[in-house]
Amino acid sequence: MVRDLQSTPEPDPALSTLDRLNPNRSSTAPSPALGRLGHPGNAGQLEELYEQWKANPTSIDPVWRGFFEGFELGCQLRPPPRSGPTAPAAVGDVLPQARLYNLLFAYRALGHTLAHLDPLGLVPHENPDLALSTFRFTDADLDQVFDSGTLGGGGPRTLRDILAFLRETYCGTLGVEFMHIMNFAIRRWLRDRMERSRNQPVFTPAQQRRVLEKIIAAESLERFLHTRYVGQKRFSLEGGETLIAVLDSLLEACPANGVEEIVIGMAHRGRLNVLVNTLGKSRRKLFTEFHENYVPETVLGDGDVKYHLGYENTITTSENKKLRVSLAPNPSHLEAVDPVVEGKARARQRLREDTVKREKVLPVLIHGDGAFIGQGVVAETLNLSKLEGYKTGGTIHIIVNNQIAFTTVPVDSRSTRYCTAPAKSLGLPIFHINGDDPLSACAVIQLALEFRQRFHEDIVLDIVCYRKHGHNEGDEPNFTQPTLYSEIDQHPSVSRLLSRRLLDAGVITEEQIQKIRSQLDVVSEDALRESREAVTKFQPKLRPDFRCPALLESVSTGVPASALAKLGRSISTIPADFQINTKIRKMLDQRRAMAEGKAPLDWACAEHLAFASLLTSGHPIRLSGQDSRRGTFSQRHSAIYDLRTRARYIPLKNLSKDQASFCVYNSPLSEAAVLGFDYGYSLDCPDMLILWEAQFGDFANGAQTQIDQYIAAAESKWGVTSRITLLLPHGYHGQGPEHSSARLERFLQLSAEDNWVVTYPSTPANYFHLLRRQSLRKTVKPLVVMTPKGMLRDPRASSPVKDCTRGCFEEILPDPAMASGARRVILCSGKVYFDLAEFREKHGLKDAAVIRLEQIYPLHETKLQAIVGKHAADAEIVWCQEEPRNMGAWNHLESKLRALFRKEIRYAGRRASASPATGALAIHALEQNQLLASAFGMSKPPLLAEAVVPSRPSQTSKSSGKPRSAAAKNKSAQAKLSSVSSRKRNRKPKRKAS
Ligand SMILES: Cc1ncc(C[n+]2csc(CCOP(=O)(O)OP(=O)(O)O)c2C)c(N)n1
Ligand SMILES: [Mg+2]
Repeated sequence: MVRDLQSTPEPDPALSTLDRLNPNRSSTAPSPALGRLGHPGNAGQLEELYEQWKANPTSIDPVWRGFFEGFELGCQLRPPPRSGPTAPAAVGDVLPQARLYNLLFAYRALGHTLAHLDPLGLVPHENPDLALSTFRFTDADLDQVFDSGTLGGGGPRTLRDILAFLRETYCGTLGVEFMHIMNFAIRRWLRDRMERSRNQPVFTPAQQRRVLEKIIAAESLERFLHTRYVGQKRFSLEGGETLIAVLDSLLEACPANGVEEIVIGMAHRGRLNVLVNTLGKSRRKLFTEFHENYVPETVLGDGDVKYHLGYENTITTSENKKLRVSLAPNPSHLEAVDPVVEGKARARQRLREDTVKREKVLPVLIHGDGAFIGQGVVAETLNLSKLEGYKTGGTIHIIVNNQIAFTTVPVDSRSTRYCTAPAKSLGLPIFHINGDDPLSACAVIQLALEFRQRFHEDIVLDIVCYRKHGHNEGDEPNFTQPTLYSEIDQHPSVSRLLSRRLLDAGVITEEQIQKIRSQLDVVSEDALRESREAVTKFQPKLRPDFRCPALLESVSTGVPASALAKLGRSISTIPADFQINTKIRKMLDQRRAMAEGKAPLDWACAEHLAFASLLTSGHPIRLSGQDSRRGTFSQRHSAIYDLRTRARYIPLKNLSKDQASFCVYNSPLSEAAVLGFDYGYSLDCPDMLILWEAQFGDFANGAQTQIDQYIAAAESKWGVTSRITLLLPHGYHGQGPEHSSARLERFLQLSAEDNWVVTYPSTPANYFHLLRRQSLRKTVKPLVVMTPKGMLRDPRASSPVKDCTRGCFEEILPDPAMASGARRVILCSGKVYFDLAEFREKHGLKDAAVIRLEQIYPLHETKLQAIVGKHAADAEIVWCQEEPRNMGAWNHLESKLRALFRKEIRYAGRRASASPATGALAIHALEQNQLLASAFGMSKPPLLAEAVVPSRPSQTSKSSGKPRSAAAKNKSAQAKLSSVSSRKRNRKPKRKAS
């Protein structure tokens, strides 16, 4: 809580600032721009205008701009008085007051550089720019009276008082960066709040004792663990115990501020302490986890170390109010949890129907100093904070800034003065607090909460502290930081310093402090005894492979034709007063025809129908990704725009009154944060189909941490499941190395224990069924889909609408042209099927069947066996893929297929390659021709002119959307090819002479 000096500022003295600045003003008519401010009582406004001009000269009226420019110039030109009285003559009457405003501005902007932030006192806190002389004042001016503008309510004050006021407010153990904020209302609010209280905490004695209790509790837990579990990693909070008091103050203040729930994300440092002292996890449970025989009880998979585990609880505040608090599990990867927590918080807001103000659920992220400035995902996550599809009403960031990262000190880890620099680019308020002053820190967190609830923006608290031990407890800090650690060793603990302060103030007695300590010791000893009894029951044994047979059960996902036709009408109907692009109108008409069975379905229409059918049966959907509203390939057009106004209409939001919600967002240009966010969202909204779409599949590796650490492994590590669905455009169309591969092999390498489903559907109808299955089936698992690019408009890959009216997702598709009796069975996935089928037809190859694995993991072995079993028993089995040999599904499938069919499987595809694809379309065509021929056992590929040249996807539908004619494609590829082949011939390496 912060002391209120006065709620309404005192009126300014009769003489306005402008009058003081320009004594002759009344004789000239004020400029209209100057008019309003030129009246008595507006000194504060003038000063604000001056601040605004300093921050951004072009943001104010040109008349005022000219005025301040002249004014500054005057300040600079006037030489400082050499000696004698300070009272300036004539023009000098103007300048001291102006310089005083300059000083006010400078202290508010840079006072933090003088603040005593480092408990160890090793970081210098001085700034010559704030010396009196900078403002052309001397000690002799100290008793001169000035108008103090808006300072703490304003009024006349001596320079001495003004300086004392500013130093107390901005240069104590709290340093505030807020003058970079461009929103003046926010800046003014913060300034007034801070100046009214002079940033001094005011707590009742009982509240002060509570702060001390929390600090002692934090310290006592660490010390207990230190002596009972010697050398075990716990990532001690010692030196930063203020965090626990700060979190307690925050939780205490939540109910009165309308917060019902907090979602916390944090890394290793102090996590065990937060679990026990903030979330109320029992010490017994924690101590049990320290035991060497401990085996996690709840997790079916491999479990995780104790300092990564999540927890949730409903806590009761001192005023008997309930608050739900959760700590998200997180991997070792620093800051990866940030977007996940934001997504979870947004999901919780949805569940609490708090989607307008977002005041009931508060995300709190606790960071390390090294990670906050170093990890890019921090900046990506901060950038989500105000975006329509990703905002959470403001996050409170707390940095446990122990001024070191493992062995690396700030001078090596950042190019900025503060580790909080990324937050500055978003214009967030930043409070730097000396960690040895927990009372101030607790006052600031309350201010932060009030700020967040009022302005719905992020805010940052940087608790500057130190790290008592090494990075972990087995780590010797003296190897690399001998001088720092000799200071730390001598430094009194936070609890000692606060005890002294409260004892001196008569707020607590020595006996009371002893009682707090001994009670905590008893609690810990009891818990330790209980935990020892519990662990004797553990019998570690190797666990069996975890399987989920339900993943291979079929789910009926057909939708009656009449319903599809009706949905088709809904998704193609636009309000009568909407004027839309004619090509879009045509596309909508085509969709209607497709849904009515008058034209074959394409991918985008199948997707729309799948979405529409789910929404109208009460299943909500969220789709986010770069340009996902329109679709990277201009295929989706989920939002339609009015030509005159750009008013947006989303047909899928307008299907029926009682439909479930459909949310579709263009994401910012980030993979890690956006996928992390959508994944986090999916954890708390398991009934919602949440899709994240990569612009091109290969960009998903920008979010590799989220994929490896969370999506693939979270169920095994933490027992949490998700329905997150990844749409990854994939397919070889000769577009070069960067846009061909979604790195299918990576997903397959991560596949085990039925952790997720990896698919590469080849028809719109099967995609339709897949999306519906993912939403409808009870088993909650992530889904990875290789989605089409070129096939989006490829008539070869269209489906009759009747294929959507019955059945289910087919994991394996038999060859429609050759169901049995083939002497060669070519297995493949996705797009290459169409190239194979066309090649076969063109060359009259009769004896080969092409079977599609639409779901590669988990492989439906019985279905595959049954389908392959219809062909000759001695049939050659070939795996054909477009991807290089070291990529695609080959490495994952080879041993499985060999074991399944008890024979060698022949590979037909590109050779192993460092890069996913060639950069030349012509080479691509050559390679494709070769791999198709090889699949059919042709020793020599046919001439390319006779081969099937694969189509290239168009990224936008500037063209009519029709594929180029095969002849035209052949012609251009052949032309390129001949020039490439001649170049290649010329490049042939000469044989070395022997
Ligand atoms: C992405 C990532 N890179 C490296 C590490 C290894 N690592 C663990 S903690 C740590 C230092 C973190 O420093 P800081 O953020 O200041 O937190 P502190 O440990 O000081 O609390 C490092 C480098 C990691 N966990 N994650
Ligand atoms: Mg650190």
